Amino acid sequence: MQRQIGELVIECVQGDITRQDDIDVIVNAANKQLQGGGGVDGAIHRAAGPELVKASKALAPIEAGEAVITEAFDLPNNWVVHCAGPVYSHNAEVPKQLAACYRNALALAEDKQAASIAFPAISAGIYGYPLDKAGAIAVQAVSDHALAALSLQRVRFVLFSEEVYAAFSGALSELS
Ligand code: AR6
Repeated sequence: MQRQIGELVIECVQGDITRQDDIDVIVNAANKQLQGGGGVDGAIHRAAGPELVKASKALAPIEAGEAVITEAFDLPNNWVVHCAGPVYSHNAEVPKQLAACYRNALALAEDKQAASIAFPAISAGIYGYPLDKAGAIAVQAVSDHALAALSLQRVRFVLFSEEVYAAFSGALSELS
């Protein structure tokens, strides 16, 4: 499903973020050491090849909510943004850190004059963020950027399972 806010198209698809050939920037749900890992991080590093971990580790460590950008090597995209999502807890900083991941990734994509960016559901796997909360924060952060968008024309959420797709597309359709 998709919605347009200002000039920005925001869409949800179910799929694999390493196979988004038409997208300039893909976002990795990484860890603070930027050393690779499981989940979407593992998939992105496998598809990009060994140069990616060298490039990302050179920019580590980062804090939860921060993001850095590297080349995409063997991926079909131009850039990879590496975000460290927060591990879910009831600490009041955690939702702010998750929103900051999206905001910082969008800013880095704008710096590269990218037209499109794809996000996975950051923190919603191994880091345990409840899907409905993660979807609401993600969609709100992207929507907050819509009227300030410069080069970006398309933001795609690539959700791996039907359950995550349902949470994110539900949040996008409820956006006022
Ligand atoms: N494409 C899109 N989404 C995917 C893919 C894929 N190929 N593979 C998994 N997902 P997670 P986190 C979904 O655990 O919670 C790593 O070890 C997955 O189903 O990858 O931020 C890092 O190194 C889920 O919905 O990231 C960190 O240590 C979403 O991506 C830690 O995990 C995020 O799940 C980060 O945990």
